[in-house]
Amino acid sequence: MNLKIVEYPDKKLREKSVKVEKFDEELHKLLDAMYPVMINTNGIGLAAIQVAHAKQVLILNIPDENDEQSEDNLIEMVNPVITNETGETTYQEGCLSVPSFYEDINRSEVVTVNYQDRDGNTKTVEAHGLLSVAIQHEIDHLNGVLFVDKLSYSRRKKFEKEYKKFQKERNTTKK
Ligand code: QAP
Ligand code: CO
Repeated sequence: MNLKIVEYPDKKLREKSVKVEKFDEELHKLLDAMYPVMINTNGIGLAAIQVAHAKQVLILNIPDENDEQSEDNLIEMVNPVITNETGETTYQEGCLSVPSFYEDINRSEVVTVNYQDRDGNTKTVEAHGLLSVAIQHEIDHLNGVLFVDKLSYSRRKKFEKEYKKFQKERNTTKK
């Protein structure tokens, strides 16, 4: 499977992902292919829609206390649903689909998520800290929502300006 990251402002990122019904080899191949894409681009989270597959699938790989990522800590979530959220937190977020832009975003502090693993087994996790923020960010992707949608009007304008500049510079230095 040849996967490429879809970047803002591609309309594909606005698509609503569809619930997975079949826990088959095709799903496993997608999950297996997403992991190296995320690692090779220095990501900690990736939703399937970011590689142009509109399925309710996401992966997470939060660095450990030594700031290292390990496949042992890979979490694969299929059909995730947040069933409870409490508190408030602010984290400086980024996104592989919005390269080189980072901004403070308000999220819930703790979330409870029901999801299925790659074999269709039902799981529940109560997430805190960076994992909680990452889950909320990735589930937003399944609904066509990006972190920049959560910025105030003035910060969104600042983003659009900076992002256009970034795209322009990238085009003149590469290709
Ligand atoms: C989502 O984001 C997230 O701009 C995952 O040049 C964000 O992995 C979860 C990245 C914040 C929790 C907190 C972004 C890599 C990676 C970039 C990412 C870039 C290279 C973003
Ligand atoms: Co993202």
